[in-house]
Amino acid sequence: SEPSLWADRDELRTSFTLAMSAMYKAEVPLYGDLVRIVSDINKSTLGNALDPKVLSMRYGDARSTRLDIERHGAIRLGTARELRTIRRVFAVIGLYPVGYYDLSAAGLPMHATCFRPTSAESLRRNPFRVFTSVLRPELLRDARARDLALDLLSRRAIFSAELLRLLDVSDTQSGRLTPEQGRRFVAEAMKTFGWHDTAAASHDDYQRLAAEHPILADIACFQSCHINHLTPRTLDINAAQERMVADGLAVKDRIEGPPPRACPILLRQTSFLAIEEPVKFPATTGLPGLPLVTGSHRARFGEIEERGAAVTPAGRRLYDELLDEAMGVAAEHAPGQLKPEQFDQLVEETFEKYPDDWDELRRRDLVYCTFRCTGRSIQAMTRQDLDGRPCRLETLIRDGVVEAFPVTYEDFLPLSAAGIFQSNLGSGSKTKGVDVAAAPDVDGMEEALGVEIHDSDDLYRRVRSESIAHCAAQLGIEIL
Ligand code: OOG
Ligand code: NI
Repeated sequence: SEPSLWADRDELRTSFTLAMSAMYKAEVPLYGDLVRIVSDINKSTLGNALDPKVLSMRYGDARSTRLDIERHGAIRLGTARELRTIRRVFAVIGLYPVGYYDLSAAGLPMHATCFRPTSAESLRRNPFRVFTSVLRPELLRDARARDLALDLLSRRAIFSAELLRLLDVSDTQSGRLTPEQGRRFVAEAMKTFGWHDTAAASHDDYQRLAAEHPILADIACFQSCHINHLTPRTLDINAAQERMVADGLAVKDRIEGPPPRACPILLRQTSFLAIEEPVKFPATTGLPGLPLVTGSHRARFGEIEERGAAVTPAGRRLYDELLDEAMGVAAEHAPGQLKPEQFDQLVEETFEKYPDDWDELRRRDLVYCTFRCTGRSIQAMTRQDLDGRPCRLETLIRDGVVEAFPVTYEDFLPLSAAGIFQSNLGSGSKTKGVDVAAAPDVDGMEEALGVEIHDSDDLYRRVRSESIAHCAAQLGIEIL
């Protein structure tokens, strides 16, 4: 085949990830410490003489090169227009919207999606993803704060003219860029996600919005949608949390997500709290130029995560039920009475009802798996029994002809995300100005995006069925 004129999307994503990582390390030196801690812990976890089969069941593809580069970040956008353009920016590097996260129930006037690769091959090459939330102004009860935020947002331009030009160029090239255009694209995109220490709003306006809801000040008062964290993936989050505490980092008081398990599922996350950074505010909004007022802002924080298996809708229902149950029991205590360790203990006890054995999780269809032929051939007896009829997958697994591996969870958890948000917005962050009973608005988000949001279950199911089809072809049988 002809050598391609176009830059490979996955490689472009890797250049983008590396540029983002270098920028964030320069802007937030604590991030460098975090990456070092996680990489030490991952090395020793992988080095501990565990059975290789146990390793790949627990950590999936983690031993491939993907682990070294694996990060997720988060941004907060203000308007539908910004979201539309971000969608175009991310498409160039192979990231597409997957899943809808309603954050209003947690007191945030926002909803979110995750931009991530959708194919197994792209995920293997670089699973970089961005949790992208957008303001829902209609959830703000205070009309003056809402109008102020919308006015500030209507004035700002978070994309450079050159970045917008390159997006148009890519549209005329079927969504592709040449390697040279790709280099310029990555450099221009960094301006959108970088930190600008001069605010776009006056200190008064900033304080007005912060008093209504701290998230509003962060979303509406700056010139960029600064990346607010980059999260490396750790193979042992409890060990990493201990190290963060020992190193004197201001860590969140508990790890979000499921309790520690022999068979990890979904996602466990913790963070160190946002750092306070100096900011220069123009004396009057819209009138940049001297004099400037100095103040400060907390926006950027550190986060780490441990990823386990993706769960099926049944597995997710059980997870949500048990978490609800634990929270129900916790709610019987007076506020603040239950210490974080006691809550963790309660969650652990409740989750004893969640099977913790890979075979059982698979047989009860609680986790997604992919399947591989082991090289062992089908027993003569089984083949005879089959007599041309389809063979049950479980029979092939029992006979050691096919092996099952849990699929890594590639998405986020709304409650965990809310916990991370809240811990970084400072204690007592307000929910009173937000309509917490609002309905989710998937249609509104899709309209803003200009494309449909992928359903993560469809993507996991596709990976599973492709692997079954592959085994069937290799064995020359039909698999049920
Ligand atoms: C996003 C918080 C959510 C996660 O990993 O769930 C998040 C934010 O604070 O903007 O990053
Ligand atoms: Ni995060």
